[in-house]
Parts: sequence; structure tokens; C-alpha cells
Amino acid sequence: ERNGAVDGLRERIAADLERARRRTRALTDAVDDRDLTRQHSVLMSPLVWDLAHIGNQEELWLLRQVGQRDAILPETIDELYDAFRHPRRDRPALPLLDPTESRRYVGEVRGRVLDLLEAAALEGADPLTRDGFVFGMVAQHEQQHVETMFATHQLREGEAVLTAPPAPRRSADLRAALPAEVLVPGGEFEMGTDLEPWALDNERPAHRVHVPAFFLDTTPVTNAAYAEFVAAGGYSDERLWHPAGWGHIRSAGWDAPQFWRREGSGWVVRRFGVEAEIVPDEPVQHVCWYEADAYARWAGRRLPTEAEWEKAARHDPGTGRSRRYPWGDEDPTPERANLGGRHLGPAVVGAYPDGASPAGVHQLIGDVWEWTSSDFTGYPGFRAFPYREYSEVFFPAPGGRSEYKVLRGGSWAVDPVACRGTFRNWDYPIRRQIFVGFRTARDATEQN
Ligand code: AVJ
Ligand code: FE
Repeated sequence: ERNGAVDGLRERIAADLERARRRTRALTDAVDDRDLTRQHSVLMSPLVWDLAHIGNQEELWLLRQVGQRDAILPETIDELYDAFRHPRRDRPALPLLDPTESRRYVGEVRGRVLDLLEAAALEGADPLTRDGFVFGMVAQHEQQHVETMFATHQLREGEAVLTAPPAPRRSADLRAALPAEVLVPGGEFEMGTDLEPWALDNERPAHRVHVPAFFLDTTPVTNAAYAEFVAAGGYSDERLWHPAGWGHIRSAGWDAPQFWRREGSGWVVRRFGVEAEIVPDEPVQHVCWYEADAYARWAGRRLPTEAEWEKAARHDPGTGRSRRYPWGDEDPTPERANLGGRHLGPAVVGAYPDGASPAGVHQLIGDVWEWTSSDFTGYPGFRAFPYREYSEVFFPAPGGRSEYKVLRGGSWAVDPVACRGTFRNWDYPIRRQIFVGFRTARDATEQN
């Protein structure tokens, strides 16, 4: 006799895998074979690498590890799709599967995975398969590469090939009614999770953190606000910049967010091959950590720490509990957050009142990833699971300095399966091809 809860879990896994694959197909079928195999930026893989890498990770974890099956193709391909063996800039020169072979391979893997899913034990003691964890990990992995492929498309020159309905707008009145910042009172909260079944290793374990009172921007920093910083000479005032950031913007010649171009007295932005005037009320996108840090200093503020961000996003002052999302424990919906690549960009600030936190912080989930001031490290009691290369190899060596800053909240391109109040992303502080913006904070002087 079958167990209804486990059948429901199998259906959910199959739906999450299928939703990821629809996105993968849309992004890889949108361009011709030449575009699939060429490199659009040295920062990115050819799309055909992402495609077969998605299938290869799925085969390694689900078919070979869980299912104990033999390799579908000669095992020499594993090495080609091992991200640690070949940096992105070298991938176009590898003897990769061609587009036809790649599509056949990922389709073959998926067919066998769906067979395996029917029979897999999802309730046992093994933490790899319990609650379907490793299936969820593979769905999240594919969706993370979907976001990476969106970034590749954004960097691609040439005709637009992706289209989507524009993100929702709100009336200016409603936006103007939002306070600029919200007070988060001081005190402890529970950071990270032991409960979220598909949380990745770096989100664990749950632990209590004391966060002094602080003020946080109600919404992400907008294009209009960022353009003021640019117009005020922010990019030529060395005092605003972290020394490494100053050196970087000078040598790279950056004087505005990536994809912005001056036109007359204003700015146009190129998005997926289409140029348009910047929308003043949209969150700014494509700024690196150093740019976010300099803006905050110019504004007399600072970036929030990762703990501050998570407390604002999860702490329920009514119960003292940490919740899954700013709005509560229920899954994201299109009314609560701009996720899943439904639109090809962020929505204006104030567009998701149903997604606000109890204190009234908006758009913490979706729209743009948000830079935090924090380095990427393991929580107290961290244990790598199920592989060191997901998170642990990116932590600083003991006594060493971190190379990565933490990003929170998820962008419009992120699928809900890979987005929650505990989810942690990270990147180098000079990177800005990802769908990233920020909001600012300041200390509150209140006693706590
Ligand atoms: C967590 C987004 C930094 O894309 O490099 C994909 C996710 N890990 N394949 C990345 C990931 C392995 C990772 N980030
Ligand atoms: Fe990967």
C-alpha cells in the first residue's frame, strides 16, 4: 500500500524537475547551435556546457549515487563537466558534447531519473534521500544554472530572443506612501535552519544570533536613487570607495551600472538585446559589491549584515519564531514575489505589498539579489553535505581572508525551489553580471 504523503512528495519533485527543464529548454532552444557553443563573455560558459553539466550532475547524484546505475556515456565526459577542473574561460575549447548530443544526453538522464523516482525510498534514515533531499538539490542545481544562463543571455550581443510580459507596476501614490526605512528592534533571532528539508548545507544549522537594533531600507535602492549618486560624482570621489573597489573601477573604467548608457541627460539600459530608458522606480541591477558599498557610504549609510538581512526577512516579532519567508511560511506566489523568470527584470518598488514582512520591509524575496556586508563563511557547527565543493571550498581558509560576499533574497530569475529566507548565495565583490542590487541600513541608537 502506498503512502499518500510520499506520493505527494514524488509529484512535487517531478513538477520541480519539469519546471526547471522547461526553463533550460527555453534558454537553450532560443538560440542557434553557433550561439549555443560560443562564449558570450569570458565570465560565462558556453550555454551548451551548462546544458550538459546540468544533465551530468543529475546523472552523478541521482542515477549513479542513489540508483547505483552504470554511466550512460563513457565516464570521461564527467571530467569535461566538472566545474573545478576547467575554469569558465577554458570551456569553449573542450571537446564538449555538441548541441544534439547534449540534448539527447539530458533527455536520457531525465527519463531514467523519473523511473528511479517512482521506486526511490524517500523516507529512510539516509539523509541523502530522506524527504527527497538529493532530488531537491538537483532541481535547485538546475535552476541555479538557469539563472546563470539568463546572465549569459544578458551578456550576449545581437537580436533579442527572449520575451516575457513586463513586471507589474503600482501607482506612484502607493509607492510614495512607503516609509524610507523600517526599524528592526534589537534582540536575538534564529538564523539558518534545521527544519527546511531541502535547505543546502550552508543554511544549516539553526543558531541564535543577537542583532542590535537597526534601520533597513523599506525597498531595494532604485535606479533613480542610484543615478543621483552617479550624477553627484560618486564614481570620481575616492573617499567613498573601498581601496580595492576604487582600484577596480578605475582600471575597469566603470562609471555607472553595467548595461547603462548615457543618452542626453538620462540613461538607457540594455536588457536581453533591447534598449530602453531606465525605469526610475525599479531596483538598480548589475552593480558590484564595491559600487553598493560606495553608494551606501555616499548616502551616509551602510550595507546590512547577512544576519540583519535574515532577521528582517524571517523574524516574526509576534511569536519570536523565524519563518520561511517575509510573509510567513507559505510558498511564494505571483502576488508575493517576482520570481521564476516570469518577467525579464525586477518590478518597481512597492509592487508586492503581499510579500512584505510584518515590520513592512518590501521585496526581500525576488526582484534582485541583495549584497550584504558579510563574508561567506560556515555557520557554527557547519558540516559539508553532501559534497565539499558546493559551499565549503568557498569558505576562507582558517586564518585566511574571505574572497566572497554573501547575497540574499534571490532575483526575478530565481525559481522558488532555490529561494527562501535562509538561502545563501555568494560571489566576488567585483562581479555584477548577475541580477544583483542592494538596500542600505544604519545602526539604531536605541538601547538593546
Ligand atoms: C551558489 C550560485 C554561487 O553558480 O557557482 C552551481 C551554484 N554550484 N553549480 C554557482 C552552483 C554548483 C553556485 N552559486
Ligand atoms: Fe553546477
